Amino acid sequence: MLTPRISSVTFAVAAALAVIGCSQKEEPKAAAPAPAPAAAPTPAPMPEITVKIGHVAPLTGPQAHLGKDNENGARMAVDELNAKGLEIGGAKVTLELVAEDDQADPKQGTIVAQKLVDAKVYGVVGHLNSGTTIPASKIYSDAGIPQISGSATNPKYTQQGFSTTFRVMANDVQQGKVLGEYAARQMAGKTVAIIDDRTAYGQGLADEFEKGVTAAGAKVVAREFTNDKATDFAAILTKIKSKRPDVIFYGGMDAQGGPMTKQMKSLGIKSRFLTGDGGCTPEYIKLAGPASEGQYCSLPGVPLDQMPGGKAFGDAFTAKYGQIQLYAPYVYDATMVMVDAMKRANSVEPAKYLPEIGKTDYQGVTARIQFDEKGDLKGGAISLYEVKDGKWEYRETVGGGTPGAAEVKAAVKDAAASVKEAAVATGEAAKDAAKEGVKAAAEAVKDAAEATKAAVEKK
Ligand code: ABU
Repeated sequence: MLTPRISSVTFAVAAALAVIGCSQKEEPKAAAPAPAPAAAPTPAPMPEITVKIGHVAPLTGPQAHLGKDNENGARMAVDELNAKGLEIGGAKVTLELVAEDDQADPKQGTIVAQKLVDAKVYGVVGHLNSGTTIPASKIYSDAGIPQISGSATNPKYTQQGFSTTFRVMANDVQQGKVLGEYAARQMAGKTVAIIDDRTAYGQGLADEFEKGVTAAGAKVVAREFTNDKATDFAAILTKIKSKRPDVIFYGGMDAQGGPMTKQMKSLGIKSRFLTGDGGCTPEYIKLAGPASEGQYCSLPGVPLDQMPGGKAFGDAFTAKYGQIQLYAPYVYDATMVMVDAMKRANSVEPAKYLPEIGKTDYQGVTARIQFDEKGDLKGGAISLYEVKDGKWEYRETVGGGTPGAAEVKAAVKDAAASVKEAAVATGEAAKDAAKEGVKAAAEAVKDAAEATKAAVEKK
């Protein structure tokens, strides 16, 4: 798979000097010049190779703004690595990003996946959508090509038993649970309606939300669906309006979530709107207009200004590509993680660096990145936001932290509970002992009194 840029190496070799011939006349022999020392061989120049990394996202259609944002995240990583200079396995490596458009369409996703395999990419960052990432992952797995998604959150992606699938973001089992609890508790949602876009992401997240909100004590009064190209939601919103839910949850992307919120308001629906990461964008606010005010979303991870490298990344990205839409920092990290594994393996060959991805411990822009046995991010956080004055404003984060911190926190909590239990038990035992002591003392006094009385009577 290597593409040598310099296939032959030229050595400069010194020639030996010829001996000057003798004349016929007897002349005093001049001393023969000493042979020039052989020139040291010029070291072979380091071979240069180009390593193709595939990137896939929708670059056309309603999600093109998100797809381009993802691609820019990957491109920024590649440009930085190339500018710094990369040496792997004794070769100077130049990364080449091969960007493809899957139009957020599962079938197109498999077509471009095969195209990337045929183009002999060394790894794939993406795709953006779960609906394209999941079918494409079988093609990469069959070809032994590592894949890291910075945005696909449907749990199935990493649950298929492929060794090649990884993601750098919390999945929708975690996100749906957090959203369900938030709707029921913080948004005081006693009744909720659920809409999804029938994609792997939208429907999957809506299912997880339903489990979470029901477990938190709310009642689901309606479940409706649309699709990821729709623009008119009047029919389903009219049905939902009659149920007067406290909260309407939407599993889908900003291209539908924004207009849906606007149409909710124009139909006089008072319910509050809540959506997942696909709608947690500046584009949602733009599309919903003033109707976005007071609506909520969740996004895996922490806000950019709380990310370990958030500020530096935000400044550099904005200067180069403009406003971050959504997943750019995650896709940047996904690309860095892939190359970090190549460096540790000292090889760009997929079979050699794939095992190193699983052992990743990388301090990224978004978080410290480690993977569990399935390829999911360890310790992923979920943050909640509300629109205030036309901007997403941070509310709270659930979960996350340094991998292992949750376990340590739980262990400390357990230990504290055990200490408390022990203290209570000790207190009870002391009380019991004291009671027993007092009882024994009273009996001893009584015995002594009786003995005294008997002794007196005897006298
Ligand atoms: N995580 C939401 C958008 C991408 C996806 O389909 O999973």
